[in-house]
Amino acid sequence: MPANLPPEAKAKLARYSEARSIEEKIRALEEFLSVAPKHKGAENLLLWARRRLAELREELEAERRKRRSVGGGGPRIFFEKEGAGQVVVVGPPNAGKSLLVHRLTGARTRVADYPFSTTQPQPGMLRYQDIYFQLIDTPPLTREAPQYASRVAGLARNADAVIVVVSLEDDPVRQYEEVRDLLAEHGVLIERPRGTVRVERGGATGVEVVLRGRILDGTVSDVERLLASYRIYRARVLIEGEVTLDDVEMAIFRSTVWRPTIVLANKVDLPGARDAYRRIYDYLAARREKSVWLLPVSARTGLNLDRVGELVFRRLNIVRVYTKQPNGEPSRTPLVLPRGSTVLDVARRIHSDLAEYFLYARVWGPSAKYPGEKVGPDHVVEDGDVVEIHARR
Ligand SMILES: Nc1nc2c(ncn2[C@@H]2O[C@H](COP(=O)(O)OP(=O)(O)OP(=O)(O)O)[C@@H](O)[C@H]2O)c(=O)[nH]1
Ligand SMILES: [Mg+2]
Repeated sequence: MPANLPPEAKAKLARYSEARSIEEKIRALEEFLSVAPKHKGAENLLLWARRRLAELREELEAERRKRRSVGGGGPRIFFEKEGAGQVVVVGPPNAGKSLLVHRLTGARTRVADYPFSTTQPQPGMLRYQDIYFQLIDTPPLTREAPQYASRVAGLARNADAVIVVVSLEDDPVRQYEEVRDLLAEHGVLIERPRGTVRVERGGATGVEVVLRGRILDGTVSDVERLLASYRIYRARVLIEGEVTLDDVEMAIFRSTVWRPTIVLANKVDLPGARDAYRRIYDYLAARREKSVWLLPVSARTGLNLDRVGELVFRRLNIVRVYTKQPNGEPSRTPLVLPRGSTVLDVARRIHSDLAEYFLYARVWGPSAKYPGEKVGPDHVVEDGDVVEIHARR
């Protein structure tokens, strides 16, 4: 159920979402926390507000540092995406993240036999057949030292997929749960949720609720009332799958994202690792839709490292398409598109004019009934297709 906050508390939250500067946001959240009720219904919002406040204070501090050090930027928060997908590698201290990223990409990560050796994210490129994925090694995620959590979660939010590294040295289920929960507290889910809500502010015409699913404990008018109670009168609310009004209320203040995730159970070379692997295997197999994938590996012996690229490729749900000119050779480097893309999407990727003047395409490969099949704009491409676009001149 929604938090049923008193009007005073709601007004403070409304101030928070209207605030422009970090300082204003901090003040609004502080005031909210001082008047918010402590009852059970408000728990989620309170948790969020405390965490958000901590993040904002960090941001403010970082900004001040940046202003002080002329020309010298602070730590990097995001990495420009490179290759066919960006995958952030997270996990508890000493799990073997840095050695894995090093073995998979050749990047010069910092590996050490003690925890907390990595303090800065470090990218590297993993080759899979004719494409590359960008892996990012990160500092450890743990409740005992949560100082990196918001930064690592930020990297995960920005990435296309997540690799969670757990160590089979000790209980992998406990490690997995801790990492999952820490990320979730920062709005990044690694298990596919039953539903998602996105609230986009603004627009001209009132509150529009786009319902591609179900509100479990209310109606569309409840959603409108909920938004109005936060003084939001113009917005688009996109609901997919099954959600509660509580989810809608959280989504007003923070967007939650799901990132497809692979768990690498590392150090399978160690004695006792088989039993530990069994535990994480059974645990993940029992979870909803098996929405997290699992692979046992050893960064030390190299076992199964050659399978990571393919797993990432499948997890990203992408396809490779090779374009060609009439009478020419197919390109060597593919275009990478989301699975389900059409030949028109391919045309758009090459040039917007090509999409606008699109006539038809010829396709060779998995999606073609016969080599060189002539297809219309809606034809869905598959991995390995060769596509030749024909457009009006
Ligand atoms: N036996 C064994 N040891 C491993 C394996 N992978 C990593 N290690 C060792 O585990 C220790 C930690 O490795 P790192 O790669 O530094 O671990 P990390 O997860 O990056 O650690 P933090 O940066 O502190 O979070 C090092 O001594 C590695 O040599 C493995 O597959 N098997
Ligand atoms: Mg490390």
